[in-house]
Amino acid sequence: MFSINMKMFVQGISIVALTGAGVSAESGVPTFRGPEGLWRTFRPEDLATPEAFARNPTLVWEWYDWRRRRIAACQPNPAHRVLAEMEATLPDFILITQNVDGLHQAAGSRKVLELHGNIWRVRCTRCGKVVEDRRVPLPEIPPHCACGGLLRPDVVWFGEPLPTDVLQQAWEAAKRCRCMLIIGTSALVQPAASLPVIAKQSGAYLVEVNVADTPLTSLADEVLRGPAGEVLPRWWEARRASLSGWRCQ
Ligand code: BJW
Ligand code: ZN
Repeated sequence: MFSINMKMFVQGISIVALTGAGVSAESGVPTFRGPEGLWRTFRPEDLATPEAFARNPTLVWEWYDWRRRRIAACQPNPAHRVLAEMEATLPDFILITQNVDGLHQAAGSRKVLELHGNIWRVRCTRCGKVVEDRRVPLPEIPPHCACGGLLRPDVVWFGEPLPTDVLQQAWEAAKRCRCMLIIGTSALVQPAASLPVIAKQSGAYLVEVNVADTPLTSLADEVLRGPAGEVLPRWWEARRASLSGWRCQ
């Protein structure tokens, strides 16, 4: 049972949602781990590390171009939409995502901290310029910058640091929030998987939404077992009236 009481809201509650690939699964975006996950067919060390890109940028770009084409055909699902509604309704709501697909923004979310970058941006390995490029398929693989440098996807690969300012904001939100929704993540990838632990240590109420157990399940105060697009709208519907209308102090 949801046990955050009204006193907490009067004092000013902040809610943080941390999402992973599972939130986009019902939109048709493949997850990474799990029975039909990308890592069942592809090896992360061949495709999602800076070393893999240095070895074979064409192979890496072919994989990203294929994923971009798949994602371009996907629409936000009810879980994305309800998270956008939470942002519009709650005075202090932040969405932290590990996803690179941009579906939260497509659903209307604006306060989004992207921990692992965005597949619709490219970054020059020579001049560092970052630009949005939504062309599918890309006309040139691997693509190049106007400066002649090789472009890479503006995402975070294994062994690379997360964007400092984004991680800092996520860390602060985790420390200060009173409730964290952990949605569709296997919670295996660091440092993202530590954010709920930080929130819990700071006294937050944890709600996990997932079709399966994760290393965080035993830490959660409430576990919503099922597809995010079904269980999250129901959870929100039951709480919207009591959660909205309060202002943070
Ligand atoms: C549903 C559902 C439905 C399905 N409804 N639910 C400490 C300990 C050990 C290792 C490390 C450590 N610290 C760092 C590391 C190394 C590494 C790491 O964590 N490795 C572990 C895997 C062992 N971390 C890093 O390298 C990170 N960098 C870093 O720490 O840098 C430090 C540094 C500092 C200074 C200098 C240099 C370095 C970077 C991690 C980058 C991760 N990148 C990827 C690819 C992004 C780009 C791309 O998309 O191509 O990010 S990997 C992949 O995993 C992707 C995801 O964002 C991430 C997390 O996956 P996620 O979202 O959890 O998806 P799944 O598939 O795992 O889970 C889906 C879940 O949904 C499941 O639970 C399902 O049950 C559920 N589900 N359908 C609800 N309908
Ligand atoms: Zn350049």
